[in-house]
Amino acid sequence: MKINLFKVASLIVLTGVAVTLVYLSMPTAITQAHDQSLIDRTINIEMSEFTFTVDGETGGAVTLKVGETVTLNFSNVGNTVHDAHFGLEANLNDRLFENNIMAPFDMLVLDREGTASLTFTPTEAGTFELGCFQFGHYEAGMKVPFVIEA
Ligand SMILES: [Cu+2]
Repeated sequence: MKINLFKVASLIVLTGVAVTLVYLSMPTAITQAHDQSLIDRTINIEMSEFTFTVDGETGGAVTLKVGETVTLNFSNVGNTVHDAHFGLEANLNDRLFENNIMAPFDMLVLDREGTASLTFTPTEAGTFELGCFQFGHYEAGMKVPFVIEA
């Protein structure tokens, strides 16, 4: 099962609706460059050793709906580098998910105290994972459910 989140992006560009579905930037740049009213929901995700804290809930699931435009605000509040991969079938040798649901977007890597935001619109339902593939982190439990509801 592959989910291509860029199908909708292409469609929207063609029809001229001013929304950027996938981008990475600092939160201040988002405010300057994009229309915040187009974003349905914002979820804050903190990275630390060795977990994701989703809107204040340590180890909580990220739950999205097909068709909603959501911004995930990541911040690394830990003491080492963390990353965010989205998908299924962890490959601990190559340090990635075999099934990357954000492809061709690869991953987000944040240094200590780093922040970044990812805005997108899921196009297909499914139950996946958000995981960190810095060495030993996924194995230590740095993963949470990433659920897209129909
Ligand atoms: Cu990590």
